[in-house]
Amino acid sequence: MNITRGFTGRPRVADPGLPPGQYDARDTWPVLSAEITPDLAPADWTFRVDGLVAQPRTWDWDQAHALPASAYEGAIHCVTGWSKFDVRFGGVSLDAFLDAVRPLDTASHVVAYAHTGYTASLPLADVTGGRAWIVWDADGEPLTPEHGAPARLVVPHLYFWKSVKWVAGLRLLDREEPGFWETNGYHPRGNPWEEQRYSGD
Ligand SMILES: Nc1nc2c(c(=O)[nH]1)N[C@H]1C(S)=C(S)[C@@H](COP(=O)(O)O)O[C@H]1N2
Ligand SMILES: [Mo]
Repeated sequence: MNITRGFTGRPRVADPGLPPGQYDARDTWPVLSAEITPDLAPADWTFRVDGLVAQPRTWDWDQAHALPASAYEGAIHCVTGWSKFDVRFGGVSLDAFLDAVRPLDTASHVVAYAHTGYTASLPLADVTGGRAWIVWDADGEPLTPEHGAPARLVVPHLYFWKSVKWVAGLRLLDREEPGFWETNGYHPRGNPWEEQRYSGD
C-alpha cells in the first residue's frame, strides 16, 4: 500500500536557515507598509544614485532593464518575526548602478528612499559585493503593488525593513543618517543572524 505524505516543508525545529527569534511564514507573504500603496507605473518610475559619487545618474525603466539581469533566490527576514524561504527576486545587482556612478572614497553609508518618502539607512558595504538588488520580479511574476511595484530594493542578508519598496534612489553619505525605522529606535545595520533589531542590540 502506498502512503502519500503531505508536503511538510522545512523542519520547524532548529532550522539552521532560521535566524534567532524568527519563524517560517511558509506560504504567506505578509505586507508591511507604512504608507498607502502608491499607483506607480513603470513609465513613471525612476531610480537615482547621487551624493558622494563621481557621476550622479538617474535611470528610467528601460535604462535599468538594459543592465545585466541578476537574481537572488533565498530567504528574507522581517524584524517583526517572520522569515520567508525560497523567494526568487529578479532584477539587477545594485553593483551595476554603483559602478556607473563611481562612489567616492569618503562614502560610507547610504540612505535608500522610496517614491513615497519612506527611507532606510544602510552601510555602503552592505549594498555592494553582490548582496543587494533592485528587483521587479518575485517568483517569476512582476511585483505586485503592495510588495513594491514597479521596483524595490532587496538586501536579503539584513532585516527586510531595509529593502525599500517603490524605491526611488540611493544617496551616498559619509555618515549614518537614520531612516524611517532607524529614527524610531531600530538598529543602524539590522543583521538578523546577530538579532540586531533595536539600536543597542
Ligand atoms: N516604501 C516602503 N518600503 C518598505 C516598507 C515600508 O513601509 N515602506 N516596509 C519595510 C518592511 S518593515 C518590510 S518587512 C518589508 C516588507 O515587504 P513586503 O510588504 O513586500 O513583505 O518592506 C520594507 N520596505
Ligand atoms: Mo519589517
